[in-house]
Amino acid sequence: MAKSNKESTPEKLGRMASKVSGAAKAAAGAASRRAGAGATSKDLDLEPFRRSLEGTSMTTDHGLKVAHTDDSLKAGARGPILLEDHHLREKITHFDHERIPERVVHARGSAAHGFFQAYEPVPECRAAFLQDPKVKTPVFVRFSTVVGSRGSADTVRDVRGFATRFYTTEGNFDLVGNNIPVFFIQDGIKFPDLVHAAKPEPHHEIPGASTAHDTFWDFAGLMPESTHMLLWILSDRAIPRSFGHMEGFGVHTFKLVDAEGVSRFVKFHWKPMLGVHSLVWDEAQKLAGKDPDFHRRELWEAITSGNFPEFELGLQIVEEREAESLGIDLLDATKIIPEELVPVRKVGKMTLDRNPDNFFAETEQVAFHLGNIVPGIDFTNDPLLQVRLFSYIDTQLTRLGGPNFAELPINRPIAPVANHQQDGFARQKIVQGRVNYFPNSLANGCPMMNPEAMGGFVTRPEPVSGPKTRERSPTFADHFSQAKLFWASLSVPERLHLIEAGRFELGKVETKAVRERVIANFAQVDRELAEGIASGIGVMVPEGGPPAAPPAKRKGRGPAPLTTSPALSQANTVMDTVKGRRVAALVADGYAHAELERVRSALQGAGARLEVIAPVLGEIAGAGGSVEADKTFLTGASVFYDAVYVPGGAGSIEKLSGSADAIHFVNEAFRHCKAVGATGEGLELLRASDLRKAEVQGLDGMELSSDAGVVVQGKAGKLGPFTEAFIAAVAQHRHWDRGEKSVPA
Ligand code: HDE
Repeated sequence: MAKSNKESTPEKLGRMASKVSGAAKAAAGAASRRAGAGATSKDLDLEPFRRSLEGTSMTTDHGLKVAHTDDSLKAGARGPILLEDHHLREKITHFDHERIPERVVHARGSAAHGFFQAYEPVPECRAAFLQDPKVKTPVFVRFSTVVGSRGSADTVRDVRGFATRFYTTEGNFDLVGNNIPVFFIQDGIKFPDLVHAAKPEPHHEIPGASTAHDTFWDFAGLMPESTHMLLWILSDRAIPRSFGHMEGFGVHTFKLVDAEGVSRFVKFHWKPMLGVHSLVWDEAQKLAGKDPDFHRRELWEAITSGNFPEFELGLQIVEEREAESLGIDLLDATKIIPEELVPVRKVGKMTLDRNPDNFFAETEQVAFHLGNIVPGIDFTNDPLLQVRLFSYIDTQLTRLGGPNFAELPINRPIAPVANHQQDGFARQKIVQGRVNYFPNSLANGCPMMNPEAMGGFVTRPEPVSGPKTRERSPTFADHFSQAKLFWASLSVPERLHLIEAGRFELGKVETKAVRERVIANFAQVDRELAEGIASGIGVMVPEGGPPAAPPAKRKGRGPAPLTTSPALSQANTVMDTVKGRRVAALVADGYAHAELERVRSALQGAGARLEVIAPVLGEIAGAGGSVEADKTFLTGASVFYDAVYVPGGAGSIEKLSGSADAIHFVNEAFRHCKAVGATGEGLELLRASDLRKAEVQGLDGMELSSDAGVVVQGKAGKLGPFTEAFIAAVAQHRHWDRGEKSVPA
């Protein structure tokens, strides 16, 4: 008998099974917590499907105990494999079919479980989950990029999908939105064209996950209706700092229906409690190489460390009779309703507090559908929305292999399901009885109809008339006034980022005529914008151009159009918290231990995390104590962090000042406008870096000094004022007012 045969005896299997790894134990523990205290109704619904392999012995899919899985069944030790080897065939066949088609868009995603709680009853919407503040409605949220395939990098420039499923007592409500409030096109019939143009070009499948190529901008330039969205996509919104730092939008106008049956228009918003913050483009590109899973990892670790991402649900409600006085066609998904015209009312909060157990079973198999609504919510005639109503079920038939995807654990509602759907691939339910039609008398008319008073969904009667026609409403013709509003509302640094992004994206476009056409559209928005981009990509801004269509007419006495909307600028977002932020501390042997620990505990107290970066892993000996390095200059990088801190200690600083890696770390953090802090001799490392080139004032000081996010205290000792100033600088997120361009990195 071969040696390996002897090793795989059932006894050995049994012994191995009893030695459960720490990771498996942790997973099993997490699973039982999910079914225990604090579990939502969806957690309990998922529990029967969860499997821990702890303490098990191996079987085939059919329950036969497996004695040996290391060698296939052969005719002699060196002979051919026998067809009879059913265990081999089952194992390989299953493996061969492990992959399913990835989503045609939004293929790359990461998800989390959580719950939603209303702040108070929402009288305009009869939906049960918006009535009782005591009720925790389970949610599952999947964030995604749009263009890249499943294995693409997280930090590419792209819209982010923000799809939320509420498992309500009345059925699933899916709010399948994005992190940008408008869309490229007005009618869903253009979606295949848009996606074909944006995805890698079909002849060579390049570029992987980026719109910076000819076909996208060719399409975009020929579709002036995309101009508003293009500005958002070139803005910092398209490179979020994390999923927890993004807004979410339902994009379309929906309807809310109250208990009396009165309907109103609504736009859905998610407002992140941490504010809306972004990466810088250079950082995003470096992250795509150094940690392509940056956002996925961040979401996972935020949840495991208890920094649960939280978002408030906001509603912009418009009385139907007042809609036309806004001068904005609410059926046009390339338009927002400025928050200054119709305030966003926050009606509840969502907390994401549990990671999925299994990526494939949950994040991959979740099948969102815009059509999943509950009584109290209804659709409008937005022609983009209407096409989506068809698409989302249709696409699952291919992706999830048949019509029974709603029976998958992650897709099952917590509300009871009863109907006459039957058969199809992978049917799970075993429905009893012979009656599979309605009406019936043989099953006493069951499942019976639910009148509205008993929770039945009833579409509100709405008069519809008109000739059959393929045409666009003239009220959709204004493609530029909201693009102007967006541009005018941005801060100076945001505008500079947008211009640079335009130079990057269009700079990759080889066809000059395509670049020119896009610039001609941008010239309709703002001359400074068009010239800023054009001057970097070798084209001229055309004089004049065709007159742009005016905004839709306002009927009645509506509010005057706005010239700016401060709510659109990230300069006006939350900047008073460091919750979940990561700070890198650069140390080598001889570092000042007390300084490091004081700063660490202050950061931790404020909800941030400090990680130690050193030349090598292992224990780093400091003056007065020692610390384990979390990462080295090889495995860590400034782009993983929100800020950098350099504690003193003459020995440490002498080593770091001679290290190009340490100097690069500081330079790069500075160039990406992050807070940089130093205490005691730590100041010397900043002096050895290129910060002087940016004329940072504090570098000569011995007392506390804070200049454009560089916070130093040359005299070590009492660090209270330093930690306070440093934490405030980190909370600012970025210090855009720096001369960062003079610092190489
Ligand atoms: Fe989607 N979209 N979409 N979309 N979409 C899909 O459904 C589609 C649109 C959005 O995390 C697909 O299950 C059409 C707007 C998100 O699983 C597909 C049109 C918005 C997700 C599809 C749109 C979105 C999708 C691909 C034009 C923002 C990911 C796989 C009429 C409001 C959900 C799938 C997840 C996914 C079709 C336009 C958001 C093919 C035809 C506008 C967040 O059905």
